[in-house]
Amino acid sequence: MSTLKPIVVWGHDMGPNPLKVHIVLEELDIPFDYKIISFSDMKKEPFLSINPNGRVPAIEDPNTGVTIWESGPILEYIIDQYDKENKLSYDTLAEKYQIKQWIAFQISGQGPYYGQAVWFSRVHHEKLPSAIERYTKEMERVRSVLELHLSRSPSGWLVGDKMTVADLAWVMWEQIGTLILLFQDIHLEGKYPHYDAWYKKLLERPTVRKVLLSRTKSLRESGLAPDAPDPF
Ligand SMILES: N[C@@H](CCC(=O)N[C@@H](CS)C(=O)NCC(=O)O)C(=O)O
Repeated sequence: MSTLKPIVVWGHDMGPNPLKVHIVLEELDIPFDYKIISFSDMKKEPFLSINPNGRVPAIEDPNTGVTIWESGPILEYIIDQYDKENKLSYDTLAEKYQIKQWIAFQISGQGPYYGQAVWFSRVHHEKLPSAIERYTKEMERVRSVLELHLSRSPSGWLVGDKMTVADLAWVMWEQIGTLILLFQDIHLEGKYPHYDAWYKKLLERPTVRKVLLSRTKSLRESGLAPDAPDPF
């Protein structure tokens, strides 16, 4: 991997979506240059020429000339291009598509709903209990889906018999979901035991620990969540 030129990752120090990309690149030991861009600069040129949607992550890979935005396809690109030994993936038909399935559920069923839970419980100018309730319930529903699947998985991972990119794609937003529940005094520990065991294993990964510790520091220092508890 050392002959590779660093992949440029446009990201943020607090937003969970670019941090998933950070974790996966670290797991695969791929060189990268993590560039933090402010929310306001994402909405202007030159960044809009990289991602017209004005959001992060986006990557520019000098090794191939490819630019991509949206975290799910970025993870799939990194795996296809750089995980030739299948450290975080499989090349068998079923597992390959099951990984895509869990990434698709993560970016459509976890990220947006958990994001709205954060928005309505922490950011929105008006307190709207029905909106908070709707997204909190959805967070719990997603957790129950994970529990059902993991209770039937002999390895305790989402796909096959090892941790893959599919598991890593979930951890950032799960950590945020747990915080949002805690802020509302909702404690689900023990209710979803297979989920708890899976989440604990993910939190033990050195790459995940590193990214979460640095994110918690940024959250506290930025004033966005001065009350953010330790992630472990
Ligand atoms: N579906 C996108 C979501 C990207 C996204 O919303 N990223 C956040 C950071 S975690 C962002 O750029 N927010 C800026 C904004 O909302 O203006 C993905 O998975 O990459």
